[in-house]
Amino acid sequence: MMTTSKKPEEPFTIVIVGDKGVGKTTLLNRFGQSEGAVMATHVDNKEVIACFWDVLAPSLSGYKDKLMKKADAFLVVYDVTKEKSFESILEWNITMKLKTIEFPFNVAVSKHVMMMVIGSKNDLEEKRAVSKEHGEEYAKKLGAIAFREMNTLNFTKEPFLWMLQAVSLRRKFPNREKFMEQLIKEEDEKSSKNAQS
Ligand SMILES: Nc1nc2c(ncn2[C@@H]2O[C@H](COP(=O)(O)OP(=O)(O)OP(=O)(O)O)[C@@H](O)[C@H]2O)c(=O)[nH]1
Ligand SMILES: [Mg+2]
Repeated sequence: MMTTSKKPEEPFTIVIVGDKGVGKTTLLNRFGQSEGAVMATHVDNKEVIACFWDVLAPSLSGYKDKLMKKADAFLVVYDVTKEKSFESILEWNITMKLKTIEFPFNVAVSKHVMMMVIGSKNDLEEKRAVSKEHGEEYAKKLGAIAFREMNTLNFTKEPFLWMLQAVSLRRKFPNREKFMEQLIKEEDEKSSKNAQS
């Protein structure tokens, strides 16, 4: 009997947060789901599965704390036309750190939060209140591993597949510095491959 597919590892938990109306439900709808969506890809010939959860969906309100604690990464969404939703990403960042921190409190062993910041509604250019440059710079300052702008009514899966690769790489490199080094190395390799082809 031929079995080529290897057993997948435990699925990753990716939690989506952001103010009311920024487009969290719209984002998941695009995956054909409303509260949570499953996505799979292959990394190093191994199947990697992630569940994306909108913890602010009413049906998940009872699981919010549990899901946030279990999160391997967060997608923090703001609306590029709403300054207030952008300011809120700081509060979301603090909330996710508090929810994921390990007790007894020990900074050295506490989980470093992985976050991707997403600016939604970039199709509404005439209403834009936060520039892309400012969004990207601020995301970096808060320690985000990636920043994207998108129209959540019509986006590609690329940023989410990228996130799956990043969380899977993090499992291999639990140390944040080593992980960031490797992430940058792999990005460079990818872009030089693309430049050659
Ligand atoms: N033009 C445009 N409209 C969007 C985009 N994303 C979401 N919307 C619209 O914004 C509104 C709010 O989107 P939702 O997906 O319900 O926002 P939410 O984050 O789930 O909001 P809550 O459930 O209240 O927390 C809807 O009318 C969407 O159609 C986008 O990228 N561009
Ligand atoms: Mg919603």
